[in-house]
Amino acid sequence: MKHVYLSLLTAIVLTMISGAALFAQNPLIRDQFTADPSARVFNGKVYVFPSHDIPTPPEKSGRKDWFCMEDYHVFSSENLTDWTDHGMIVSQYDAPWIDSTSYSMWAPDCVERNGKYYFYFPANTNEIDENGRKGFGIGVAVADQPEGPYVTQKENIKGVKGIDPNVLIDKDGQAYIYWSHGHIFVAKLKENMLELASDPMIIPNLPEKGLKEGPWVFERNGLYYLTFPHVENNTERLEYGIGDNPMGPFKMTGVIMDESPTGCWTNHHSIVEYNKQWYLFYHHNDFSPTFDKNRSIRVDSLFFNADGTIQKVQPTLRGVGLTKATNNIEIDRYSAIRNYGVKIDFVDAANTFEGWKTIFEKKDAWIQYNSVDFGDKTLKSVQVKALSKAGGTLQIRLNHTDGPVVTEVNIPESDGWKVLQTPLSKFQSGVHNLVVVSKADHPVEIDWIRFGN
Ligand code: FUB
Repeated sequence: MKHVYLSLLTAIVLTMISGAALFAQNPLIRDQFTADPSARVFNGKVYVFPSHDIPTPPEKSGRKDWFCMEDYHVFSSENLTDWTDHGMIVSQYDAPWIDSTSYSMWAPDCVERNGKYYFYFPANTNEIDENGRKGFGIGVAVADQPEGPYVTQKENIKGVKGIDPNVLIDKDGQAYIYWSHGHIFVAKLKENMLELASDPMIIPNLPEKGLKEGPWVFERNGLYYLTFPHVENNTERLEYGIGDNPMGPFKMTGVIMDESPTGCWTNHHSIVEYNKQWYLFYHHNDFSPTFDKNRSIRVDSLFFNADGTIQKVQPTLRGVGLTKATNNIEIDRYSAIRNYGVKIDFVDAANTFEGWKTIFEKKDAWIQYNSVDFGDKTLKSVQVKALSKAGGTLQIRLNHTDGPVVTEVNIPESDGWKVLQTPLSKFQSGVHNLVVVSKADHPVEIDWIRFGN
């Protein structure tokens, strides 16, 4: 019977092929750990300047349970789906003030002024502070393009001790630098963007208990938003206050994102408007579920209420942007899922950067992946990378669970992954949600789906 089933198979079994670009959905960057994303719009593109978490090298094994960062990369995207890694821009070996054994290149930021790009980053200094420790200083690297090359200043900014720099250039041209060191501090910057123009000031009226760090300040409709991670209960959540001056005071107003559902102790974010939509960039530990100091950046849409308050953002796997039907569609980054009979797991738990797979365990289990762009040129087939020991059938529908079936894909019995190609019985142009429904009573695993000719 199984042979008959197989002989009826319209699918063409292709040899295993490797995936196309994996830079889409959440997390955004799929080949390295990234954290603390500072997103900026430069020259019509979104640039993200994250921290670059790495597994602790052997010579640092004494601190293997702590953050470990040696350098920074910058990434850019025009569609928030395909990200380009422009490579390493600054490292701990670039300036004499940095303790180059400390692997402490924490959360950075970057702003543009008069055609120059100023990249601000914290790192452990070689100086011993009043507590006998090598404290954090904040350095600046300058470039003519957002992707570099950056030239790192020989000295860190005088008068600043702390982490997580963030810079706001106000509408009148005055620049402000914010950072954290127990409290959240602010000071004016000189026109040269390299020196303070005022004494550091602690921003008052913020929560007294629980760690506060990672300030991100922006202006919208004349309101200034001070947003920051704060430990109100167990781990960091993203909170904000609103004021009418970049230096505050800010009135604590609400929570932007609750504590991480994945248990990641830190969160760190940025908020940016791009093509008339606001976005929250943040991080979880998607690729490192058992060690939350190896994190991954994400993005979701953010909305304001009419009174200027911020609606709480629920972290999603789907993220933002359209996915081209002809790209690998990672349905495990779903928008909706049946609450039983289907689950997500790593393709290879020993190498999490291989990504995830969807495991349909029961008949009628389904998963929905929104905003797939089918374009306007007729696509005639679908390829599915699947694995099922007992075989099965998948229905591919559009828009919702009882939307039109565009094809049924027969999955042959196999011990390994197969790429199966099946003709489409229907093609609908434009943007649709994709729904995949299993018609098998036994497990069927899917890595990705892609439409083509
Ligand atoms: O990435 C190291 C530190 O973790 C950052 O500087 C903090 O904001 C937290 O995300």
